[in-house]
Order: sequence, then structure tokens, then C-alpha cells
Amino acid sequence: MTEWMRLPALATTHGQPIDNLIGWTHIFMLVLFVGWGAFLAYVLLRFRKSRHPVANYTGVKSHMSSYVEGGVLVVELVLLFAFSIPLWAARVDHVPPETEAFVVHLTAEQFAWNVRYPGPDKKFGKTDIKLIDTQVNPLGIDREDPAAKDDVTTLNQLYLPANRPIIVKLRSKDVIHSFGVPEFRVKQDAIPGLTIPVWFIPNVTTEEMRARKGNPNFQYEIACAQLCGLGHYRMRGFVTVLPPEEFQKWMDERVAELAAPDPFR
Ligand SMILES: [Cu+2]
Repeated sequence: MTEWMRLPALATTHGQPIDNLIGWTHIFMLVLFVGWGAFLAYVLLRFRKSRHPVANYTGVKSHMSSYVEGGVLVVELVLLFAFSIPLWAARVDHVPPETEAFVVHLTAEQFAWNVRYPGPDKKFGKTDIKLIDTQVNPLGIDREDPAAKDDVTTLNQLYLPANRPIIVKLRSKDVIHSFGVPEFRVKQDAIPGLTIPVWFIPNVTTEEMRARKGNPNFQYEIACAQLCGLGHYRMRGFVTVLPPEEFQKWMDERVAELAAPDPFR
């Protein structure tokens, strides 16, 4: 379904059933559109004024139209209860355990994406609202906390290892934003006061996607999918999917940078 509908290229394992559902919904709606359109044309001709100068007060006697409507209803219920709801439940109810996944915090704000990794200790350290500094510490990380010392942060750049479950814990500092990555078939609102897990397994690295598209500049883009203020249009982030070894190398470099003494501090 992905190709003939010209959907964005697919880069996660869960995307195919979603694309199939979108495809089937479109096919069914096309059948309905043609069916109802043909019925309207037939009725316009069949009951034209020249053939029926006087209204018929009895109306239709056959039950044909009721059966057709019943059939449409049944197909719609099947689409909803047999396909859409189970597919949605599989996405939101069966989040893999955090011990088996790669967990990253993604905090939206007007108008940026703050990414935070737990570092080698795999623990997210304390944060304190009093420590928030929009220039140097936008998340208010308490670096005195041993668990927070190795927490790596980036701005608008989400690096992920390929082929393993990723849990993105979505938050917002101010208004409702939305984390949307079309190639991942993922879109979830970030709501102030809530931490919402979004999970997926990216299975095409950025390099592979560049080769596939023949575009050496291709980037997976995080588009804020909720109108969140005047700077909404520039609230862009990028996802770089790396092979696991390369991701580890990237992470080691960030951790080393963090441990090095900062001459400006
Ligand atoms: Cu936004």
C-alpha cells in the first residue's frame, strides 16, 4: 500500500499495518463515493420532472436502500473494531519494558525540542525547576546529583540506534506541541503536565534512507504537528538513525565532552 499511495518512505517496523489500513480505508471510501454518486445520478434521471409531473406520496416500497446502508454500516464497523482499534491498542498498550528498550526524554518548548539521554549509568538524574536557565540548562538538570552528571543533552537533534525498541518520553514545558516523524508513522501530542511514552523500532538508518532516495542530504525531520505559537513554523528537529556501533561511538564522544572541563564555566 505504501508505494501506490505515495506515502512517505517507511522507516519503522510497525508502519506497514498502518499504511495498509490507510489503503483499505481509501479503497472502501472510493467504492462508497462511486456507489453513492451513481445512485444520485440514477435518481436524478429516473425521477425527473418530465416523467413524474406529480409527486408520489407513497414513496419507495422496496427495502433495497436499507440493505445497502446496512452493508455500509457493517463494513465501517469492521474497519473500526476489527482493524483500527486493535491496531491502536497494540501501539499504545504494549509498550516494551524499559529494561529492554532505549529510553530518551524529549521535552518540547516554544520553539525547540530538548533531547536528554540517561548516559552510561542508564539513569535520568534529578531536575529542578529552579535550575532552569534557557541558555545553558533548559531542562534544569541538577548536575550535583550523581545520576545526572552523565546525562547527555542535545537541542533539536535526536540520535537513535537502529533496530531496537525506542521509548521516547514526551513532555512539554509550556503549551501543547506534537512529535511527528512521517517516516516513522508516529505522531503524538506533548501535553504540559503529562509524560507520554511513544515507542517504535526504527529499521532504516539515515545513511540507508539517503542511498534509497538518492538524496545525500535527506534527514528525518521532527515536525511540530500542533500550532503552538508564533514560532511554530520553525519548530523543527532532526532524527539521525545510526547503526548501533556508530550510535555508541557518538554517545561515548558526548559523554567524554561532558566530563571534560569546560573553559567557559
Ligand atoms: Cu510546537
